[in-house]
Amino acid sequence: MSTVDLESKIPNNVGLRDNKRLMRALERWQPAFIEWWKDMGPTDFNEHDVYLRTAVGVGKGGWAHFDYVKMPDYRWGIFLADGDPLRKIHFGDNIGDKIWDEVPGEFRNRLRRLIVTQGDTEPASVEQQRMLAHTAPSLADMRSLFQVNVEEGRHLWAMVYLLHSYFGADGRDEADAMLERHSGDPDSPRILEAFNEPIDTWLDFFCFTTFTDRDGKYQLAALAESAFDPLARSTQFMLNEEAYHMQTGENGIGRILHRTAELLKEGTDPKSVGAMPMDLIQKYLNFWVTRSMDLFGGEDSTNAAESFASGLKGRYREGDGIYKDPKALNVNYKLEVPEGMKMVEREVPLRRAMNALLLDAYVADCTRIVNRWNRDLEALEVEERVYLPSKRFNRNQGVYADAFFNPQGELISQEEFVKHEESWLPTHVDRDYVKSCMVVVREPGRYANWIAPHHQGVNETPLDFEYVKFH
Ligand code: BYC
Ligand code: FE
Ligand code: FE
Repeated sequence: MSTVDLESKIPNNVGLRDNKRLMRALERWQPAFIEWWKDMGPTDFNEHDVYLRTAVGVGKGGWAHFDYVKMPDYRWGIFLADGDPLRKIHFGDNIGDKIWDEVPGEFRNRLRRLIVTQGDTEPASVEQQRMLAHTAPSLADMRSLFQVNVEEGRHLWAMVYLLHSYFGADGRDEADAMLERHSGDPDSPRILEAFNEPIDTWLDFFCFTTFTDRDGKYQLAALAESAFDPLARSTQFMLNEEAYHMQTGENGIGRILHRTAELLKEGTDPKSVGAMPMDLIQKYLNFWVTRSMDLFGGEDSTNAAESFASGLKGRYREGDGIYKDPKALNVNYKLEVPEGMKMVEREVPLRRAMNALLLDAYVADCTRIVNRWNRDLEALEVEERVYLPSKRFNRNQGVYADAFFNPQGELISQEEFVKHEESWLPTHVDRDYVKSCMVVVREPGRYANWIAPHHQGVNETPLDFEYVKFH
């Protein structure tokens, strides 16, 4: 197993101590990162002690160490999952070759772009969520938010390490640019669309962590198959942290649904007590699910084909041997696409359909989450259910972007779409209402009225634990 150096200014298991040039370069980037955190990270909470988990090693469980820290003092480290030096490339055109410890010249640009795109999302999400602590529905939720934020910060470090180590001067420039683009900035926005959408309320936050962080899971899993070993091992380790982010979302939406169901059962209109009506929750799901589906890129993509062919990005769980043909040749993917006012079947060579395949795995996963929420609603004996919108609905990327579909995936006219839009997607009025429900609750163990309490505290703490200290 690799040695973990926790004494270093930047905790790591990549032997920074033995690479003085790299260490100096990263130590130069570090103050810029802290400045960015203070300017663009969670507002006003940098002096508070927060009960946070920090990665201190890559062994089983060893990466989850809990203690009180002030966020700017968080030990953002660089950790690679333990590797297998004998690992061979297991998919694409270079199958059977030894994995790469350096970047092959011919794939340099493509690889850099993948790493930059991945890295850009991490600080973007911190920027999007920076105001939320002011309206946290409980101390436990505030802690979760900060946990997610510091870990997204660490994910940025993971990608910046790769850029600095393997991409020379342009890698260093890209690392600087990570702190110069900003979410929603009209002149210098983040790269992918979902990361420029505002996250003004906790309903947005829980949708985002359920569905957008879950895109993160699938993209990281695809990169964890990479022939470029440092990328594979970085993203493998990031997946440990990702699980908590998605759980925060699933649990958060689950608790909102629970509260709404309780009110409906006793005959109270959720809106009369500042809670969330079902149709409003559904509209937020529709919005964030579809923006997150866009993060998979086009269903028919030559970029995706190239990344697969060259061994940069695999299929979900490619290494588990679940695909018959690791080269993905001579097979087509059936895609239903709109042509005028009807749907026709189009065959796409499988390699070009890699984004579509990854999206299918994601949709199956999301379906399981929605089913779990619905089982809870059923157990609470209310009639209402939530659903996952079709992958054709409300898309801005890919083959469905230029046509109109209802949430069930039926092709409709633009006129029809416009007629129903307000009942499918959040309106200004909806957003104002949700904002009006956001009241901060800071007494340990207490919760805002629109959300049910947690079932248990993190790391076996009691629910009235002082997760954030205010004095
Ligand atoms: N918005 O060939 P196409 C996470 C662009 S989330 C804007 O169809 P491709 C996290 C695309 O760049 C995971 N632009 O798709 C979650 C291309 O532009 P160019 C993040 C978009 O390239 C929560 C053009 O459209 N990781 O970690 O195969 C909190 C044609 O693209 C979008 C990654 O994304 C969009 N939604 O796939 C914190 C992994 N979609 O070349 C963190 C790395 C596409 O014409 N990225 N475009 O200028 C990738 O693998 C690929 O870049 C994508 C796009 C899957 C995103
Ligand atoms: Fe992340
Ligand atoms: Fe995440």
